[in-house]
Amino acid sequence: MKISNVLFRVVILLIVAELIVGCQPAAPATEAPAEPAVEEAPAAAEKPFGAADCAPNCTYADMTMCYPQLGAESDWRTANTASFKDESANLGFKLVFSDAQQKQENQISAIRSCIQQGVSVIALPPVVEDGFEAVLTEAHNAGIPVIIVDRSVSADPSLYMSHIGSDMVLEGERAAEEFNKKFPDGAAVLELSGTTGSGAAVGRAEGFRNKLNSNITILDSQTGNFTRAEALPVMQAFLQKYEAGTDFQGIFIHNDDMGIGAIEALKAAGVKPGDLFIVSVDGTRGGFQAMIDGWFQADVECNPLLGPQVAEMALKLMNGETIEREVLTNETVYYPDNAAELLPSRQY
Ligand code: GZL
Repeated sequence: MKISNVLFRVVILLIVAELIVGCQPAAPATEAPAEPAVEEAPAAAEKPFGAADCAPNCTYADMTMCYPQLGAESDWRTANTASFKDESANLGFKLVFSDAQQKQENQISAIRSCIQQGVSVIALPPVVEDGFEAVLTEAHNAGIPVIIVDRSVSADPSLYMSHIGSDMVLEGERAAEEFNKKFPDGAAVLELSGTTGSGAAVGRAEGFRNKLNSNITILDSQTGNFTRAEALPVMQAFLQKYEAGTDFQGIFIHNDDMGIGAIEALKAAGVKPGDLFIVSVDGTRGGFQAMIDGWFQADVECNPLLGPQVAEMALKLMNGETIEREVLTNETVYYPDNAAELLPSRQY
């Protein structure tokens, strides 16, 4: 075989071999050893909102509670304040207390100051229902849990952890039932309402109208802002306008303090205890005395002594525990027949 033939065959073989090798998948490049995957540390378990660093072993000594009290307008409010201050002393938690003198702007400023201080919890007794959305959002964004105390707010419920207080609508309904029992054949009544826009006044007025029989008419309604001083001129004006006993036979008064102010005006106008059917709310010592003296024919209980329950709820939140969204206080109606017997044991 000529050399040229041999060479030609060798070249062909080399070309074919190349083609075969070239079609083979490339030998895997020797991969650098994979970096060991970084172990993601398990995400820290998400702490419940409001849980403190000391959770789940917080004690009252770890707690700073902000209580931006709405005012000092009534005996009920005085007892409510005392309930928180006494509990702070009894249990040993720090209480950041302020008196807003019934002004919402003062309450909002006090809440902002508490947020700055980094308190453990804010317990808010709102003077009115509306207008707290922004500051409650600020507290939420600061991670500070809020408990709404006593009156209600219209703010989004996601902005607070719980509400504890009275069922104000039920209180109004209970008052209406007293008038229905007294005046089965109908009557006309006046209403002395609480602070305009407050959950207490709104609820009581709503409940009163829910249950009042249709043959009992509300002749007029004015606010006395839950105070004796402001109720006196309102009652005087009513007595200028309407004849007691003739034009109206009863009065629904949203709290005992306004009732005591109204009694001063009634006395000055020559009205006697028992001439009118008066139903009040709160059940304070002043209200019990007004029943003993024959001025009030019923007093719907509204309990201000909320400090112990709120303190317990606040500590649970600090420890990451859940609490009830709504806590309503159990209440009753008091009457003159045993008012003298009960008065000595009244706590407020
Ligand atoms: C009711 C409370 C009211 C009382 C008044 O829960 O907010 O405010 O009835 C007080 O005496 O001023």
